[in-house]
Amino acid sequence: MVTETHEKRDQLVADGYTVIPGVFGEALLQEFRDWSEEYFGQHEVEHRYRYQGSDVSVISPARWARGDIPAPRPGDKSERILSDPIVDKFLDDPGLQMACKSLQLEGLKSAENLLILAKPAHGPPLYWHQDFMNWNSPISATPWPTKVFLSTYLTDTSVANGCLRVIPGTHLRRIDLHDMIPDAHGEDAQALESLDGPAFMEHPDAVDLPMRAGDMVVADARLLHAAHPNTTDARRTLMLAWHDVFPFPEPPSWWTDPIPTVVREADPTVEYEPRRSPSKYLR
Ligand SMILES: O=C(O)CCC(=O)C(=O)O
Ligand SMILES: [Fe+2]
Repeated sequence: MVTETHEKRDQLVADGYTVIPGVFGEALLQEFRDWSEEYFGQHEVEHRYRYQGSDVSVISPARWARGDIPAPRPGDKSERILSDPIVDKFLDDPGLQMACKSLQLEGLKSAENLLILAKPAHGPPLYWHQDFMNWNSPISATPWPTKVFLSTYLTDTSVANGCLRVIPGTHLRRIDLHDMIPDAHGEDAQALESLDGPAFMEHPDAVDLPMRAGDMVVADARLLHAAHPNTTDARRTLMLAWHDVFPFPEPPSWWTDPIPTVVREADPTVEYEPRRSPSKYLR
C-alpha cells in the first residue's frame, strides 16, 4: 500500500500527472451531474469556448463574499462566473483529501473555485496546451509541481467521448510541439480554425487517459495535454480545481534529488510578469 502511494507521487513528479481511482462517490457525482446539466440547460456556450467545450468558473461562497471575483472576459454574453456552494463539496470531499494526503501534497491551497469544462455531444477536440502562467519566474524550474489541477469526469471517458491525453514528462522537458502551439485559452487558441494544424496533431509520445467517473487526475500545470473529440451523443463533463502546492521555494519535505541552482538561489519576494509560453527555464 505504501509502495503504491509513492508510485503515484513519483509518477506525478516524473511524468507530470497521476490518476487515483475511485475518489468521488456516486452520490456526489450525481449531484455534480444534476448541477451541471441544469446549468447547461440554462446557458449557451459561446463559439470561442468550443475547444474547451465550456469554461465556467464557479466560485466558493467564501471567496465570493471577500469580493475576490474575476472579471468576465470582454464580450462574454453568457454568465460564466458565478458562486455556488457546490465548490466546497468538491474541495472538502473526504476522498479528495485522502488522495492528496496519500500523494504527500504539502501546503496545498485551492483557488476556491471549480471550473466546469464540458464537451458537448459531437464537440471538437481540445488543442495541445499547458496551463502554467508564471514562466518568467524561476518557480517554473522546480523539478516538483507548484501548481496542479485536481479533476474528475462525471462520466466514464474513452477515446470516443473525448478523454484526456497527455505527453508525459513535458512539464520538465521541452519538445518540438512547445514551439508549434499558441498560448493556452487565449485569442489565438480560440481562433484556431483547422483541426489539421500542430495544435491538434497525433503526437507519437501522446498517451490517452481513459478514466472512470469519479477517478481523480492530478496534473502539473506545466504538462502538455489535450482531449479527443466527443464523437458520442452524450455530454462529457469535467470538474477541475486549481491548487498551489509546495510553497516556493521550499522543496517537498520528502525531496532527495538535487535542487537546480536557479531554484536554490531564487528570491521568493520578487514578482514576475505573468507569462504563458515556456521560457529558458524549460530545458
Ligand atoms: O477537457 C479536458 O479534458 C481538459 C481541459 C483542459 O485541460 C483545459 O480546459 O485547460
Ligand atoms: Fe488544461
